Order: sequence, then C-alpha cells, then structure tokens
Amino acid sequence: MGQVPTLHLLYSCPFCWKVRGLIEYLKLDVNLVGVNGMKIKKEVKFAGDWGKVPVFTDENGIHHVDSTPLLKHIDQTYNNGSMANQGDNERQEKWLDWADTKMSKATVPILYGTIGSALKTTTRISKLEKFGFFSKRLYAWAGFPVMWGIIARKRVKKDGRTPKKLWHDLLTEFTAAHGSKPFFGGETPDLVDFAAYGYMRSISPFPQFSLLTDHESGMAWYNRMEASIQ
Ligand SMILES: N[C@@H](CCC(=O)N[C@@H](CS)C(=O)NCC(=O)O)C(=O)O
Repeated sequence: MGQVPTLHLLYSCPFCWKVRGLIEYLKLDVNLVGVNGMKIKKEVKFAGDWGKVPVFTDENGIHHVDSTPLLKHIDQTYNNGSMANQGDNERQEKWLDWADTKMSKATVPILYGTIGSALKTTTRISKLEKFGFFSKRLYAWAGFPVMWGIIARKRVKKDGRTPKKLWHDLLTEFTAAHGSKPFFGGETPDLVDFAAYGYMRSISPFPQFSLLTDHESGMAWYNRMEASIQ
C-alpha cells in the first residue's frame, strides 16, 4: 500500500457528499481535503482537465472523478462490488440515473429559489468553505444575485412547483420504490441510497432544510442513512 487516499471536495457540494457518505459508511481511511470554491479548476488541476470536485486519489496516486462512476469504483475496489451486486442491476442503474437527473436538479431551487434564501445560502457557504479573505466576502455578496437571478429562478419557473413541493414529490417517489424495506437497497443501503443521500445531505447545513424535514418517510429514511454511517 502506498499513500493514504484523498478526496478533494467542497463541503456544500452534493456530488462530494454522495462519495463521502459511502466512504464513511465503509469506514475507509481517506483524507478529506477542502478546496477553495473560487479556484476549483486550479486546485484540482493535478487530476487533469476535469476541473470539478469530487476528485478521489487512491493509494497508488491514481485520480478518479465523477461522483457516480466514483461510487461504483469505490464499491468495486474496497467493498468487493457487493453494493453493485445487491438486487436487480437494471433497477439500480435506472434509479442512479433518476437521482442524478431529478434530485440533482432540485438542490439549486431549494437553496437559491428566492432572493432571501439565496442570500442565506451564499452567506452560509462563505463560512463553510475555504475561501480567501476577499473572495469569502465577494462570494457571499456577489454570488447570491447570480445564483438566484440567473440560475434558480429559471429552474423554478420551468418546473412549475415550489422547491418544497418538488422535494416532497421526489422523496415520495423515492421512498415508494423502497417497498416495505428500510433502504432502496433493501435491508442495507446500496449505491442509489448514497446518491440520493448526497443530494439531501448537502442541503442539511442550510435553514431551508426545514422544508424537507416534514416529509415523514423521506426523513425516516434519511435518519436511517445517518445512523448507518455513524
Ligand atoms: N458530474 C459531476 C459534477 C461535479 C460538479 O459539478 N462539481 C461542482 C461542485 S458542486 C464543481 O466542481 N464545479 C466546478 C466547475 O464546474 O467549474 C459529478 O457528479 O461529480
């Protein structure tokens, strides 16, 4: 064995949380490295042209990117692929895709859907992430009108539902797919559980998380996920 693996991440990034959740569940020894949110491309340049987080660097110094392929790689390498082989593979692939298209699109509206929520989010991010002295303030104050005005408003309008209703519908659809089991993967979580968990976990440090906590089956599942990682 060579070096201790590292995961370069942002603490508020849903894609990073997907991978981090699995790493914590498997109790892997991995160093977490927070990057500067204003300089992501520069900070992960060591991994090539990808320019995004998360980046996982394994014990041999090889870099792996893109959260869903990364989930699969980690399961395959450190868990004998047992999550990938848990249940129907076609069902798993379909729902991984569902999480990466549906749930991933719901995080921006809930965090930035109104101008007030957008300001709360960028202020909180400026405290959570590693920034320089000036870029911290710049991000908090210049970031929110951009996120709200240019990105979130368009998405909320296009979907037609309030960000809260959108999340509630997704959680209802997701937990219905668990049948009578505690997790999507059955008695224990699988890769789809970690994908969905990542999207939801990334919202948890923000006040808007309270809009999700009254979804009964969604929260019950989320709490089971949290407990399984402890
Ligand atoms: N498909 C990628 C998306 C990763 C991604 O977009 N990460 C964001 C942070 S939340 C990022 O690094 N953005 C930097 C950029 O696009 O310049 C994954 O699932 O890992």
